[in-house]
Amino acid sequence: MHALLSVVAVLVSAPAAAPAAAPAAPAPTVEEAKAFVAKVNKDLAKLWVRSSTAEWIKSTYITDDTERNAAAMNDDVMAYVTQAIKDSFRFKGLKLDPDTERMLYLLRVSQSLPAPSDADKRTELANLAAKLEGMYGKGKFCKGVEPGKEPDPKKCRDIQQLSAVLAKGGSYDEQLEAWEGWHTISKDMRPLYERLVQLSNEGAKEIGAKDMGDLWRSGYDMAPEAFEKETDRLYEQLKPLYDDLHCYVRTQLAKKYPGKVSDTGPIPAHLLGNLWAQEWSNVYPLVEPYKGVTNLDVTKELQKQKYDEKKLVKLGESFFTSLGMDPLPATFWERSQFKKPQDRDVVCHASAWDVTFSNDLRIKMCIKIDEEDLVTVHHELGHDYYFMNYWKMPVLFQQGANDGFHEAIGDALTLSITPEYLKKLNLLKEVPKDDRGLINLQMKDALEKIAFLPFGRMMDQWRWDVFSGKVKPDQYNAHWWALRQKYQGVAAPSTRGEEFFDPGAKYHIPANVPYMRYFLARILQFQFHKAMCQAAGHQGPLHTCSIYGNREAGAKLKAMLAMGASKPWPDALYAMTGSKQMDATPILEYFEPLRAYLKKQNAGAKCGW
Ligand code: X8Z
Ligand code: ZN
Repeated sequence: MHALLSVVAVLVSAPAAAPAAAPAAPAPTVEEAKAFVAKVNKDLAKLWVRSSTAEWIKSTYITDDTERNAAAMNDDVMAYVTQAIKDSFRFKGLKLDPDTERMLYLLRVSQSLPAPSDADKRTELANLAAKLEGMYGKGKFCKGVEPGKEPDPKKCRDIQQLSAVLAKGGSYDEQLEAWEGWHTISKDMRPLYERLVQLSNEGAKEIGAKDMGDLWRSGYDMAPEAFEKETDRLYEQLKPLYDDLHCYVRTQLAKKYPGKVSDTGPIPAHLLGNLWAQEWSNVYPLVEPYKGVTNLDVTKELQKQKYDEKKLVKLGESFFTSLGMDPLPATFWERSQFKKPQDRDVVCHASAWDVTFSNDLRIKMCIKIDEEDLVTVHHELGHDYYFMNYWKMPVLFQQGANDGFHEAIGDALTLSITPEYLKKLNLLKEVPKDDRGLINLQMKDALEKIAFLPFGRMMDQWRWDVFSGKVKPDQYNAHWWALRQKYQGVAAPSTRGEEFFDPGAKYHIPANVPYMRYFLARILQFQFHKAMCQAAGHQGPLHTCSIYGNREAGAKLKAMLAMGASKPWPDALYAMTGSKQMDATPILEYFEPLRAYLKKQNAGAKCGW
């Protein structure tokens, strides 16, 4: 399907081992290859519209019926794509025009969930996938339920309510209860996930990949092994900054929770203001470097000024239109889900859609009126503006240059949501005026952007290891926590044996959305920001730039969006930045002031874990 989140492009330039072609068929011609991709584009347009319509309905109204309906549509898509990929192997080795060649490549890597061609197994896989996402969407923690009894709904809390407990940062035990409570929702996913891995690995092998992880890594216009090395290279550039942030935050947490947080070991995972410890913005009040020097609390102003969901989204749209982009279509406002419905289960995890691949833009969120969701609105609109700029292309090109690009667009714009911009909107009373104000501001940004990096890197490491068979089902949870500790320096707050399935408590695992895209996006967004700032003629340090209202920056962005997936991503990056390499230098440059501050603060501390 086409929701940014759930459908996915994964590609390989050539399958590792193509099955033998049918005997003695006449040699295929270039014209046949062209006609083949034209037909695939046409067929896929029809199938994808049907499946993404069913997905939309399911995600905004989870029932057994909508789940079965969505699974049936996906079943059809999977059957078609697997067969089309096999059929395409006969064009291997032909000298084709670049567009045809690229579409064949995009087809081969177009599925994040490849199915075996056996019809029963494929149907089973489609059902499993729908069920797992539904289990996550319906997830609730109900206190004190007796076995076999229906829970009292008044004692049940959903993801938003449990997240709020961690965001507020109450007592150690209160947070522990919320954290453990949320992690009960995934226990029953384990056997389903195990089977999903088996079946989709079979599917991946049928189309010439080693396993599903190998297929996922093949979607980046380079060999899968080279891609893995690339993610390591980027991570190594950033690890020292993360380690400094971790060290500083741990020192502050150890003061708040004496005896509970060691100042040399990993941080308990439930104390960082977020169910997965992936972004730490909520602990800002606790770790604010210069107390009382600045007021950066946008949430308070949004609520005081009675912003509602629509007004928040309008604010997001106005950033894009200030760059010279078109307003969102009228149907966007009619068809989107902004608010959590009270009468049914929905998938609250935010996503962006072009349901019919024809500028039928929507977002699906359960918006809270706060700064976090102001940022998420921009993130989702970034996806919608990508859709808006490429929907006239053949459907195989209706994707980002790679999936990290898609995730980086809205985020790149949020880097221009400076205190000056917020003051203009009357959402901040004053802008930070000295070095101390700047450090406070950078700390707040780093808690979101830098804290995320190891989580972004480790999520798919876990899945790659699971898909390759390196990690067996009886080690799922142990491996999860080993990686969480290795990369993030966080530890489970209580014993988490194999009776739990903690990875399943993070949306993208049951929803089967590859995650490396978000890691890439954290890096790419700073590259995009820097390039747009240059186009806007910005002078001075990168962290002072805002491209709000700048048409030159907007034109640059638009040109890249309009390319969709029609060219390899290094070409799209080149069009935007003049470089063909992903590079962590701009993100490091942006955080240079904070880096120096952290170094001083950590002097004498024993950093690391
Ligand atoms: O899933 C998302 C978006 C939808 S594409 C809300 N994000 C990741 C997450 O929530 O884990 C954005 C940041 C990382
Ligand atoms: Zn996204």
